[in-house]
Amino acid sequence: MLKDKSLRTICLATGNQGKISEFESLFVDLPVKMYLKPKGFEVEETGDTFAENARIKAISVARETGYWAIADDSGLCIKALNGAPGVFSSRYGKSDLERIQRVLGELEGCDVRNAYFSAAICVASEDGSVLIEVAGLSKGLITFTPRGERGFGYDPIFEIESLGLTFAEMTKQKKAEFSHRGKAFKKLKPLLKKLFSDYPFP
Ligand code: ITT
Repeated sequence: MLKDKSLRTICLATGNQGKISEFESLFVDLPVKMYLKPKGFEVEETGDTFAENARIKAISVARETGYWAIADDSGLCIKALNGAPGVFSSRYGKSDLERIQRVLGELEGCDVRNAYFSAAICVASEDGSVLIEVAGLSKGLITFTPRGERGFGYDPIFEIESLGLTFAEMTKQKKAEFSHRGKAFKKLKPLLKKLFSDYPFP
């Protein structure tokens, strides 16, 4: 009985501070003790898809730490750039600012601003088995100039058309309602709860 109620230790396999803060809200009402992947342990993202890369990161970190691990691989896919930067979103420049400037530069003079964010999330166990995989997608438009101070990454240039707001202009709660990661979290939560009851002894 006691063990059923005890906290699960899950390692969050990311070094991205923006993702960490969004995962903190996911775990707030789950019996999870989250800790971060060891500093300096980098995993090479060799996959061609978000799902593959999420799996690679979750499995490597779970094996390395001996705990269940949860990984997110995500990115921005822009129609006029044939889906770029896609899985290369974090490698599109050296900083968020540089990546944003590159995207805006590549779209200069282009009126087709359609884009979507995609997030793949994977939970793996310490023996390298995949326990859960979910994904979420959010459609929007790339703005002509950055707007807003909140969020992270490409948030200042990604607008949800129906709201007329970029992710960086939204509260955390509003972004979670509309974002790729927020939608993946909605699917993930009941699956994590079920996993905890299927594996009562962490
Ligand atoms: P980890 O691999 O350690 O998790 P990362 O930043 O390298 O961190 P990814 O490989 O998944 O993560 O790259 C995702 C890129 O897409 C990165 O540049 C993010 O800033 C950006 N991105 C992902 N989700 C985003 C969001 O909700 N808002 C803005 N940008 C986002």
